[in-house]
Amino acid sequence: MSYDKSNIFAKILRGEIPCDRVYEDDWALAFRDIEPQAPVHVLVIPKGPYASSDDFAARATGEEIIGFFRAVGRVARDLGVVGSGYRILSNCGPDAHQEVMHFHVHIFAGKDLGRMIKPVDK
Ligand code: DGP
Repeated sequence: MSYDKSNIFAKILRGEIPCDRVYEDDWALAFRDIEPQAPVHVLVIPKGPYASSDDFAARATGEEIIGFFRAVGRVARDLGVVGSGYRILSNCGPDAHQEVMHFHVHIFAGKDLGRMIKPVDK
């Protein structure tokens, strides 16, 4: 999958579009989701050009991968949700309804989030 630099998160990274930033370091940027689906809903994105989780895993350097996942943990701690609990989720591709083609992890928290996904009819 090729990376399209015109996606909305690339624009946020370049400072062309504002965001409600909660954390930033050399490897990651975290900001509040514009359409929150939980009392706490934050997106964490790597700074490099990766379209999805599998693209990130295949092409990012070890340093980028470590830096990114350390940032995800740091954000959860900074948000104060580690004790009560939180969920991280990454949508990849059409069946998962990925809307923005820049790899991102959602952090959901702030209420009982229920089971992981709805059971499917067999
Ligand atoms: P998905 O690609 O399906 O994992 O979800 C993308 C999420 O990004 C969705 O929850 C809404 C959010 N989003 C889309 N555009 C913007 C934006 O311009 N700013 C912010 N903060 N969030 C956005």
